[in-house]
Amino acid sequence: MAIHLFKDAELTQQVSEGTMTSPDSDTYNGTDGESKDRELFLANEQTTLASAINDTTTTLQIVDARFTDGEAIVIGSEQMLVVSGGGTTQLTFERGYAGTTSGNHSSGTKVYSAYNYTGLLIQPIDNAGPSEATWVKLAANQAGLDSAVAGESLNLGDKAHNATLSFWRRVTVPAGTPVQNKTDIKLRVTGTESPVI
Ligand SMILES: [Ca+2]
Repeated sequence: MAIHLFKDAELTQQVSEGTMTSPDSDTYNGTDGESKDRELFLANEQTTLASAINDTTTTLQIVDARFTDGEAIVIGSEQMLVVSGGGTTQLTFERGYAGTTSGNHSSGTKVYSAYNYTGLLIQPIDNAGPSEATWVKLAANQAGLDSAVAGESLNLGDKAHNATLSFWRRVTVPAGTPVQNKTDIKLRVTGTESPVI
């Protein structure tokens, strides 16, 4: 899916997916047991235009290399199809894709992958040995963590391509937990991905 978890509202710190290059990590006192809360953010793949374009420009610069060939993106109300240059910051586009109208776009305008989402679910899982998924509580806001059920999924509902959703997680390490670098608890994001029409 063209959707990712981030540790900050500015969406600069993406939580790594399947690697430990940038995990949502904390250090806990396992002797006495400890809980830590964090707000996480869910957003579409996105960047900004690095220069202005008019309604006929087919090659443009984006700030970060976020898209692949064959992918549709949204700038304002216009969709474009990435024809070439995927994986780089200079892309060639088919303008006015999916029945939208070509327009002028100024430098700094947001560029999103052209997907909307329904039925988004965040699920704590554990991929090694006994499950410690119950160390995780999820809630729509921090106050909700107190009454959240340990290990239970959180339903975030629907998300438009340009919306950022947020939720809170609480990880509780029980007292008497030995020293370790624990990497087996993950948050799985599922949902239905649909093209922006
Ligand atoms: Ca485990």
